[in-house]
Amino acid sequence: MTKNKAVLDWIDEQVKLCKPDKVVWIDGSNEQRDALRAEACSTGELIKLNEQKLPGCYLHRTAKNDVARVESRTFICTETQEEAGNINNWCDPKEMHAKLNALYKDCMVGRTMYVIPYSMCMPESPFAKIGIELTDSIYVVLNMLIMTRAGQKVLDTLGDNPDFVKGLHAKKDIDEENRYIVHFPQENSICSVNSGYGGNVLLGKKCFALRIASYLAHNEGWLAEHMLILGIEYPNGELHYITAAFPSACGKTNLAMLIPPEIFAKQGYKVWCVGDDIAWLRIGPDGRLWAVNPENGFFGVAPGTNVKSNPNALAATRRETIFTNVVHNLEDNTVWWEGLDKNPPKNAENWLGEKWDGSDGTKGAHPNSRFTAMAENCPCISKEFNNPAGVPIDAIIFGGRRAKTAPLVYQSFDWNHGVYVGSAMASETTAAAAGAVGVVRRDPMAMLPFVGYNMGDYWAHWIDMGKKIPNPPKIFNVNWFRTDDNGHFIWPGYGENLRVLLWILGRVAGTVGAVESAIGYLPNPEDINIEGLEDSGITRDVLTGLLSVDKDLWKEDADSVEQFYNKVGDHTPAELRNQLAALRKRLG
Ligand code: OXD
Ligand code: MN
Repeated sequence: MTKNKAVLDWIDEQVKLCKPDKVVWIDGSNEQRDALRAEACSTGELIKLNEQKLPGCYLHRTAKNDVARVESRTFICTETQEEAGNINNWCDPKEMHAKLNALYKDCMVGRTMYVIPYSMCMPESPFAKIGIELTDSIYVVLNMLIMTRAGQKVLDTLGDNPDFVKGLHAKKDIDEENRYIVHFPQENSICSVNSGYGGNVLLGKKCFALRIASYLAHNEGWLAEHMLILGIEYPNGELHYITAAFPSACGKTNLAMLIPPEIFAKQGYKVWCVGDDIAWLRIGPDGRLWAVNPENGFFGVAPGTNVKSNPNALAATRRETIFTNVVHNLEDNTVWWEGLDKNPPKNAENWLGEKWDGSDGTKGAHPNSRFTAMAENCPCISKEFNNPAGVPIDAIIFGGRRAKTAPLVYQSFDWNHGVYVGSAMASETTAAAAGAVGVVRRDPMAMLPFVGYNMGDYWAHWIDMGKKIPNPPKIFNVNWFRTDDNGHFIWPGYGENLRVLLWILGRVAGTVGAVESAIGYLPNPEDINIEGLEDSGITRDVLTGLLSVDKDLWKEDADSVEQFYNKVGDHTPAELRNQLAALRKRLG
């Protein structure tokens, strides 16, 4: 399929190491995909679902000990530890290669090695980067065919260029003790072993499009970010694009596919999804920041997805989707998960494949069960989704989950202050997760586990980008999660978040004013449209409360930011320490 010597030599080496019985090149054809689906069904790796109700859909179960990303076993192996920084796990590359080579040795005897050439972004886009993943998992192949642009056309685009990201994945024994997800940014390569879970093995996603790409972006002058991209269409047809970064469990996919509340829909407002997880951003010829979604599908969390919370995501999963670790409804050979509806199937198997009907109080789907669905099957996918030039960004939003500290929305004073706001992002743990409730986890730019180099250098790169973008987007912070004295969320969220997004775009356009405060520009309460929210308990007074700032809490938060800066260490840019000092001064 290619004469590219760098590709062929590298594959040769990996074949000698892993010793697969067979090597199969993935060409991207439907015929090959269908044959692999059939093979996976014959071995039990996939279960074919009801073709009438869920055409082209399959169910997969991972091993019980292999259900999520494992940050403790994820490494950034740069030449020096300083380059990886204090936040990443680091190991000397030579030592790590020796360890990995011992694990990979002969690991594919009796198995097939699949060669997946893939492109992050449309191959013809100036943003595009090419990778090749070698894997012994058909599940990985079929997921990569949804999540990336893969096959012969990618090799044709690569030609004899030796510049591609090398990825080697082996399921081996799914042994937790020897599980490794390792990045060698200086070698442009990724190694994954002993896992079959998506985030650890779909190497185009977190490993390439965030960790390796953030390293490349730092060297090449662009940004690789853990951000959704959405477009808001005004009744007059004008379109504006926003990117937003949120820590996990803050409703990112729901925001990316937001349904406008009825009063806005009637007027003709529409929201379009360009991406739900990752954005690559470059300075365009017009001096603005332009974004593409490098992915081709959604690897979304299933539980909680329903016709109310996210009808667009649900619709995207009704065809050509791979479900992982959800409930198998044996009544009609379909799938179910907690929060889909209130009727767990009576005749079903849980994510472990055990007989289950929900009567014993256990969950049927794993809380991190997933759907892998094609972006083009999402009803609100933007017509710019495949535009190689991307979309121009008006505003960047940083968000978090804060019960009391952050107001509903505020605007940063300028770019550097915005970078400070991103660096200070945090989420408070909820009762849904194990451990103490209300513990603040700092998650700068939602990139804590995804920056492929030193966090301090990553922040410095953001500061530097601000100097290079002639016409930068404005930077905002939002918090949908303020609670009342009884711990209930005050703001209704979901589609109603459009009201906040419209205030943000009003600020960008210069059509609404704001109040200067210690933390940034706050809305005048009358500038956020709350018409029709009476039933949700949102009055002007309640909104005023949502926009209030408790200076004592902010002073405490500043201390926590300082501690985090100290942990990142001496690569923390002086500009951010100055921002922190200025904030403290404004707080008094
Ligand atoms: C994801 C994550 O799976 O951020 O998108 O963990
Ligand atoms: Mn993510």
